[in-house]
Amino acid sequence: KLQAVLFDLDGVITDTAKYHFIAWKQMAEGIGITIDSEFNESLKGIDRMQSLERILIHGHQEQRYSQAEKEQLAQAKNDEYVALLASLAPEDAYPGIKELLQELKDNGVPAVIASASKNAPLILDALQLTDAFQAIADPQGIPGKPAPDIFLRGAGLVGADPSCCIGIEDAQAGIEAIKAAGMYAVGVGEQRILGPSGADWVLPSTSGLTLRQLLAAAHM
Ligand code: B16
Ligand code: MG
Repeated sequence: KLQAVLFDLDGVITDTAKYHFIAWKQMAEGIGITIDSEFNESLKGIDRMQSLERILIHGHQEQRYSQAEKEQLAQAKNDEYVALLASLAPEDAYPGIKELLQELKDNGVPAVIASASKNAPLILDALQLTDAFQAIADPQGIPGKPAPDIFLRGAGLVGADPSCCIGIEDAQAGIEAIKAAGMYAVGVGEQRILGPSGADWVLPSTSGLTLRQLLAAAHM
């Protein structure tokens, strides 16, 4: 029986992925590195410092900066990102999300955020969705996706057995994390991108997604 639904944030609840891309692109250009949307796909779900490492490797600059300089680069990116978030409003939640969260609440199924983002509480507040979630798993101090830790921490917060949980993700690393946690994995996006990472079910969008459909797909 279903005990919790764990939601990724960026790319599942709202399209902050586009703001991450703008902010990383700007930071990278500042140090002479060009990133395109295909490369950006490999950053989705990856935490801040790991994303920076990938960008530096992509630009053959992995040896160039000290730890302190890397922290400054990551800080500059985050400042730009947080500035872009100022325009975020409740209508920016993806189609179907509010309705699905309400249905979960009505049926007593806990909804939990399992995001790599340290900005998750800020984003949920801007979307006025904080109260829709029973818990937000803190990404501090645990290995990032594709490690299962953030999903296991999220399940633990509501006392759910991972094998009775459904995880919803937009990123390859996130799907791998859900599967490694032993949960049923729903991918939101393209089968071509999410299929190979092991998603159990891939949907083009959460528009119209219901609890009943989730239960049928996961055989719960
Ligand atoms: P922050 P998710 C992830 O969120 C993003 O997909 C990824 O692009 C970002 O670098 C990461 O959060 C860290 O975010 O810099 O705000 O701490 O998809 O796991 O919800
Ligand atoms: Mg995501």
